[in-house]
Amino acid sequence: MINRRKFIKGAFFTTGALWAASRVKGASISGANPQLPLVISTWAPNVKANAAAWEILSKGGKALDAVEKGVMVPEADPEDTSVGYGGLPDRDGRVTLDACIMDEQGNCGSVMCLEHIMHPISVARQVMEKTPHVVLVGDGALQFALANGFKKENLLTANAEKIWKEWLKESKYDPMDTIKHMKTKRGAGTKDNHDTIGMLAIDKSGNISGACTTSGMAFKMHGRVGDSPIIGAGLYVDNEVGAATATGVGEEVIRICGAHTVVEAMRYGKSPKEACKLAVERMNKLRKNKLEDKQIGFIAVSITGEIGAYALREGFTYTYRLGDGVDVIKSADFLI
Ligand code: SD4
Repeated sequence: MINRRKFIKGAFFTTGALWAASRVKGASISGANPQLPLVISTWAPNVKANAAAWEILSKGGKALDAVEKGVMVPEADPEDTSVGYGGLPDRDGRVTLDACIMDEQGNCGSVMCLEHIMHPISVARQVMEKTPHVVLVGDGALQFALANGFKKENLLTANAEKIWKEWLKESKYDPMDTIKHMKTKRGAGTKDNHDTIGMLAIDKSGNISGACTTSGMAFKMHGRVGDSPIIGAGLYVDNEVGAATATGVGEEVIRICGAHTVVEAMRYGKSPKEACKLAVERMNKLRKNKLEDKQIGFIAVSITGEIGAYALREGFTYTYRLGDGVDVIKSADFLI
């Protein structure tokens, strides 16, 4: 099975390269690349999110619709403590959500520090489609969501509240110690050991889109925003090149404009994996000795359908489906 998959993948990449050579820059060629459609997400448990995206992609639907529907799966999952409903709150017990979305034409929308709305990704899409702006934050984002038909809900589940109350006993402010949290709080009362979802998709027409959504670092200061809703940091899409998205400590990703850095490296000839590695290496060089307790991972896809990933350290997984519709789960290579 593994050999067959390797063989099929090799064949796809060759065909993908030929397809790329024949592709007019920036134009779409319907159904010509057997790699397509394609969806890739951060973290192994997001096979479920990919499946929802696939429903749309396999029927010839748009990548933009696919990534929105895909990331809505963990957003609505009460057992996912890193995204949407069920996400761990800030240190004041408030669940604040960050999300952004970007399409093949450079349209993008984002919400930051949004409370009480289960699907921040859909609000981000409406910011993109219904306003002349890119970002709405906090109360303004909530006001906009309510005015556009979203329902106000309590997103703090009993499980998340329990974990927060446990944390309150010591109240140690260490939201960025991701390594420890992977082993402790996320293990406590949750099934899966996973984080923020970043999803990238290319549809049958060859158009690419991405989405990223998170509840951010657990027990953060109220108002803290990470990379995930920042276009160019947590997510970037360019239909002539490809797309990238990030997970992990957002402050580190923001410092190097992570997702944009990955896409620019691909523009100048790096493969998706090489481009993700370049971003991680840059971060590590910039922040020598300050990353011991942190994890950061990138996934990327080129417009030709080649995929890649790279992380700062061991433990980052990602999952994808290519043209054949088979789920693949992988562990990313890492730097240190
Ligand atoms: C943040 N990047 O808020 C997000 C969180 C995350 O793995 O991805 N955790 O900084």
